[in-house]
Amino acid sequence: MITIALSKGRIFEETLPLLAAAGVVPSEDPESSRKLIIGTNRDDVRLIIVRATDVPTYVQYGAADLGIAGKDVLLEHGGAGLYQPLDLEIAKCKLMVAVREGYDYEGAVKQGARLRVATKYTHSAQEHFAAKGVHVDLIKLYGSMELAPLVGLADAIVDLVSTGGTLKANKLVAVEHIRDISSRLVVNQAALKLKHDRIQPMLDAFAATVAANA
Ligand code: PRT
Ligand code: MG
Repeated sequence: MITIALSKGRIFEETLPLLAAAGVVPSEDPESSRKLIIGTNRDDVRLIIVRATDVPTYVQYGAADLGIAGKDVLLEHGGAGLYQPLDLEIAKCKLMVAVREGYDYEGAVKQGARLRVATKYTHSAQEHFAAKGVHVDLIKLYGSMELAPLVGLADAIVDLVSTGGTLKANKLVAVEHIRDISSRLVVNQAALKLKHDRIQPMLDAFAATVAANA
C-alpha cells in the first residue's frame, strides 16, 4: 500500500491533476466526506487527509509514504527524515512582512527599534530578521495574523500573501518580500528505498506533469 498525505482545500484541489497523471483518482471528495482515509481507483494507493502543518510529520514517521506540503510548512518543520525531490509549482504565494497602513516600517528599522512581530512562521521570520540585523520579539500565532497589528498585539506580521485581498481588507500593506512559496512533494526516505518500484513511477508522472505545465 502507498499512503499519500494531503491537506484539504487548495492543496487537495491543485493536486488532483497531478494524481490523475499518475493514474490515481480519489473515490471520495474530502470536502464533503468526513472520512480521513480516502480510497482511490487503485487498490494499492490511499490518501490520508491531515492538517497542512501535519503533512511533514506523517511522512517523517512513515505513517505516509508521500505527502504534499507548502515550502512555508517545510521550513518550519525543518525537513528531518524527508526527501524533497520535486517542486510541484502549486499553491503559490509569497511570504511577506506586512504592517498597518501608515506605519513607518523603514523608519522603525532605521532607528533600530525593537519590533513586535506576530506570525505562525517563527522559524522563517527569525531567520529573515536575523539576516537583516533587525531586533524582533516574535509572537507565535496559529491563524488570523492580519488582526494582530490592528489591535496592538504587534507592529508587523509575517504571513503568506497570494492575491493581497486579505491585507487590503484589513488596511495592511506588504513592506518586505521574504521568499516565494510553492508546494513540494515530500517522500519518506525509507519508503523510497523499500517501495521504490511503486513510488518512482509516481514521482516520474508528477515530474512530467509539472514540466508540461511550466
Ligand atoms: O487553514 P488551516 O489552518 O487548516 O491550515 P493552513 O492555512 O496551513 O492550510 P491551507 O490549506 O489554507 O494552506 C495550505 C498551503 O497553501 C500553505 O501552507 C501555503 O503553502 C499555500 N498557500 C498558498 C496559502 C496561500 N496561498 C494563502 N493565501 N496558504 C494560506 N494563505 C492565506 C494567508 O495565510 C492569508 O491569511 O490566505 C490569506 C491571504 O490570501 P490573499 O489571497 O488574500 O492574499
Ligand atoms: Mg488556511
